[in-house]
This record gives sequence, structure tokens and C-alpha cells, in this order.
Amino acid sequence: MNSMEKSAQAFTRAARVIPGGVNSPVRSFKNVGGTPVFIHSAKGPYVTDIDGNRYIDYVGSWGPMILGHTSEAVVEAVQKAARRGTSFGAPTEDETELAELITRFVPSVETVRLVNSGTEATMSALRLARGYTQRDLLVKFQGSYHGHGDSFLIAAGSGAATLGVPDSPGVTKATASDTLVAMYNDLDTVWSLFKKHGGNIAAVIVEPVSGNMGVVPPEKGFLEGLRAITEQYGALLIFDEVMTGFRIARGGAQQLYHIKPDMTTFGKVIGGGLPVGAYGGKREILEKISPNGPIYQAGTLSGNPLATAAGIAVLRTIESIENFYEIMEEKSARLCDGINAASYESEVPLVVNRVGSMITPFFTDAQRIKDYGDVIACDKEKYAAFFHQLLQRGVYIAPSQFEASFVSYAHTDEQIHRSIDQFRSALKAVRGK
Ligand code: HOZ
Repeated sequence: MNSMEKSAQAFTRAARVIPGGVNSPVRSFKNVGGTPVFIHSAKGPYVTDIDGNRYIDYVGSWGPMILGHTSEAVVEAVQKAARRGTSFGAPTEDETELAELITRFVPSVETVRLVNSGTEATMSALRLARGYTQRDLLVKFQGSYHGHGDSFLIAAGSGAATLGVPDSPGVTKATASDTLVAMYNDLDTVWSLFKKHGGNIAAVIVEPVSGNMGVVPPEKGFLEGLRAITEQYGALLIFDEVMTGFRIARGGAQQLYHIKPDMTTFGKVIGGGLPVGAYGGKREILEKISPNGPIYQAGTLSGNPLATAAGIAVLRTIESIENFYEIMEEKSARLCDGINAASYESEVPLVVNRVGSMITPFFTDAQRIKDYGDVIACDKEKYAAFFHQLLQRGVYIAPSQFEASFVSYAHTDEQIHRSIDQFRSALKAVRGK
């Protein structure tokens, strides 16, 4: 391993002109200490920093790189698209193609609007839900994160939990009072909100598999219960599948758990690493957005040709690989089994939560991790020490206990085995600390 001196210098330089030296907080390493590695390039399952250190990468740009980095299909598609023009502010056939692919993969999505990020997708979906139902209130879950829109920054996970600001200053009291918070995996808390406010709740938004407090799967009956409650009270059920969409199954979490939400939000995989988001669902609801309906949402770069080309390339590649999701499952299960064995051998207790290719090792003596309360009781300091031990050994996982790490199709058996060896050695190094 080379020094990380160039990264340290780059961080100092960045901090002079960029708040905190980063353009998104989690990547600052604030939760794990030290200075972030600055990336020079990436290929397949590897990222290489500007000091020349190469890491087996399980961040994968926080989810988009399901095929691994710089996949030929994506690079070629983007290059080709760039030569034709980088933005038109007018419709293209490729946008329709991507929308067709999305609706084919996720049947509950009858029509879909492309936007530029997951945050934009959730903000737009919420406005639409409010306009459609003519109600104001939103139910979200503690420790869940739906991007940085004001309505969602209440008891939020991801960077907000990482940096200890789950209720962000700058969100007005009025906005915050329209967001009601329930506990993930606890239907009683949802029932009691509906009993009190049911007639004015526009929507429940949920990460069907939570990824932004680390990976926390839904308990049996939880998503079914949300479907039943929202139907009973005439509220919309929004699945935030920005992370899980096209990742944990062809049709996302809704396919895996057999639940049909009213609306779904996407991002990450459908942009192949370029800025993209989307929201879609029942035609009847989506008809209410502009220009067909009165609820406004727009964007100069929406359906951007480069992002659209990348997204089409990713989804077409996935479609062309037989048993793509079974292969992803095998790779991820192998890694997860290896981490569990390493935990046992090193006598460092872990709960390793995994759904498909999303994984979080939680440092805890508990038997299971099922909600935000369990998550925040984990040993963050040990996670931080472990993260750095792994980094020194050439393995890059999420720099926060409150995030998911991701396996890609490009991770080979050999790289997974090598990673497991490094997990074992890193766990031994943090034992007793
Ligand atoms: N919100 C992302 C994790 N859930 C982190 C994005 C970033 O820092 O790049």
C-alpha cells in the first residue's frame, strides 16, 4: 500500500473551496475519521486512488455500478451519445426506450417520468401524491433516507444519521410538521398515526429494504401491513427503490416481497453512474403531472441523452445475461458467508444483514438488527477502526455504519475470496479494541 499523501493534500486543497472538501457528506469519512481517498479511476470491481492504491470496491458509487466500473457497454453508449449531443431540452427516442425498459422490469410502473437524481424523484413523487390525494401529511420511517428534500430530513438516515443531524436546521417547522415518523418494522406505530391523522395522510414512503441505516430487511408482514393500511385509508404507498431497484431483483424489492406500491422512485442503477432518477407508477396517478395534469414538475436536463444512454446500456446488458440476478445472489451470499465465518473465527461478533447484493456488517452483540434503535446501538467506533483496517488491506466498503455496501457483477470469485481473507485479518486487528 502506498501512502495516502496525495489524497490528504487533495482534501486540504478541496476544503478551501468546497464546504467540508466534498460534494456529498458521507464521502468525507467524517463518521470513520481520517481523510477520504480521492479517486483517480476505476475498472470492474476496482477503484484506484490518486496515490496509486487499488481497492476492491464495495461502495460502487453507492449502488449504480451494478456491472462494475467503466463497463464497455456503458462507456461506449455514453461516448456515442456524447458525439450526437449532450443536451437538447427536447424529447428523444432514447427516453422512451429507457421508460419502456423500466416499465418492463417493474410492472407496477405503468408510466414513468425521468429526472436527475433520487432526491428529485422522491420530492416529485411526494408532490404528486399530495396533489393527487389532496392531502398534506407524509409518513416516513425513522432512520430512512429519501434524499435531501426538506420533507424527508426528519429522523433521517444515511449522511444525516452519520453526521448526527437527523433533523436538519433549515427545514421549517411548518414543513417538518407535515412529516409524521413511524418505526421501521413496527406496524403499530403506523396504525396509531393513521388512527389519528388517517384522513389527511397523502402517502407512506418506505425503503422496502432499508439501505440508509445500513441494510435492514423488512420483517414478515411489514410491507403487507403498509399496503393494507394505506389502502384502508386511501393514502398512496410509495416504494423508494432508488437503492433496491434493478439491484436486489429484476423487479426490485416489490418483486421480491410481492407487494404492488402505487408509486416507485428510482435512481442509481438506471443511470449507470450518470445523474438520473425516475418516478413512476399507476397511469391514473401519473396523469396528474404537467403537462397532462395540474401538478408541476420539470427539468432542463431531465432525460439527458448521456444519462439515458448509460441507463439503457445497463438495463440491456442485465437483460442479455442469463440468470443475472441468480449470479448476483450467489456472489453476494458467498461474500456474506465468508464475513460471518471471519466474524466467528476472529471472535468479533457481527450481525451481517444482506438482501441480494446489498450488505452491512453491524458491530453488535445483538442477535439481529431490525430497526433504527438497533442500528444506533451498534459499535460505530469499531466499525470505523475496521473500515480503516480494510482500507489499508485494499478493500473499500461504505465509510459509515449507517450505509449499505454493494457487490457488483464484476466481482469475481477470486476477488471475493481475497476480500474475505482481508475481512478476517481486519477483524482480528480490531478485536479487543
Ligand atoms: N447518499 C449516499 C449514501 N446513501 C451517499 C452519497 C455520497 O456521499 O456520494
